[in-house]
Amino acid sequence: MDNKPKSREEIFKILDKYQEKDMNYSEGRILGSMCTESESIAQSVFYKFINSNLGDPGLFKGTKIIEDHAIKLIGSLLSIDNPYGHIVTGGTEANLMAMRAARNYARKYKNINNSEIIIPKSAHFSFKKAADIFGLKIVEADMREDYKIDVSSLESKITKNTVAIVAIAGTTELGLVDSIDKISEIAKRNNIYLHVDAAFGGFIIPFLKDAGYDFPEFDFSLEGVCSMTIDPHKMGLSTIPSGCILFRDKKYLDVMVVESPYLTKKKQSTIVGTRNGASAAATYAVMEYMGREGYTKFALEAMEKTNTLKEGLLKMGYEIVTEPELNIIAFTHPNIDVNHLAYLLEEKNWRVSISAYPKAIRIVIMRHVTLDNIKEFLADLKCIADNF
Ligand code: 0PR
Repeated sequence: MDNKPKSREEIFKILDKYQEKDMNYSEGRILGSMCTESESIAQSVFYKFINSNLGDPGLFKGTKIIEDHAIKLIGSLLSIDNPYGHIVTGGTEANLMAMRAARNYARKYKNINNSEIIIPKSAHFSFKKAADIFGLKIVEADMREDYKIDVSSLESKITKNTVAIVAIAGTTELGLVDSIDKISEIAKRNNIYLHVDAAFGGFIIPFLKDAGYDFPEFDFSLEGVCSMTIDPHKMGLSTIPSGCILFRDKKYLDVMVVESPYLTKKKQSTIVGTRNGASAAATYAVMEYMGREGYTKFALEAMEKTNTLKEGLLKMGYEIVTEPELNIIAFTHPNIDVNHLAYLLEEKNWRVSISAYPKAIRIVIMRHVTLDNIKEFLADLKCIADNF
């Protein structure tokens, strides 16, 4: 660090130069991201609460009330009137909290010390982090041919050490929703904690249901569901970093409690200490601003765009991995290697991602991807296929 302070202008000039290298969502070329440009109200509110620290909520009583409101609003999307939980940094932290709660609960009430979690191959890699941090053994659930958990063999994976089953509502790679209703029955019957990762799906499935789409129950309406991850910074249009963990019962927060004697609140269940209140305020604001109506419109537009992409792909001889259930689509070309196809698309300035299971080009149709972008993308795909 220099001894002499720099001026604001100088600093902004330096930063602008770096920021120019970043991509902008508004260019519509980012096709593999679950994040998007947040609503402008969320951005303004985030800045307004930039200094509030929910790690010491007695100092920020108003922000704490806002977090509680946000938790209740999110609960109302997931069929629970009085959820317990927190606005956190994202799906990873939410999943970490869920796995910590499940482990601690089983340790305290079932005397399980060699904890195992049953997770599908489709689960986000954050569960591997959780397993590493909390010393959990991962047991993989069998998968059906349609890339969902094979419910029929799930019970055979349960052992005396199983502390949690994880199911996904909106898988990272394909956007698929597991048969959570049946999984919930199994969890209930065997008295095992069930966590649903709806980081992506949580802010779209309820609205598609409102609009008449057919999805099986996936949330707290199912008795077996103990916790859910749902991310406002994905389909919720809130600012990064905004995730959310909801628990059915306070007892799951209680098993994570650590004494925090010198703070205004003497107990803490969150993983982090100092934590931002801005995300909670921004999330509350954007939810009030959008209303169910706004999110439903947004969800339907996303599905319409996904359908346009799907039809276009099929017309040109591309193959889709599976019928999209949400606004994520994965595809391949019968004659072009997936990595090569991604490379050719990158040369045309598209940023796609490659799914691992199965290997395919994976597109997430977030709000910044317009119909015009999709038409242009399809034209480039046609050009690639015609010239191959
Ligand atoms: N659970 C699910 C189902 C997810 O898809 C993700 C992230 C997480 C949990 C973890 O969430 P956080 O990243 O908020 O901790 N899924 C995306 C992914 O890994 C995240 C992402 C977002 C990736 C934007 C790229 C990107 O540009 O693919």
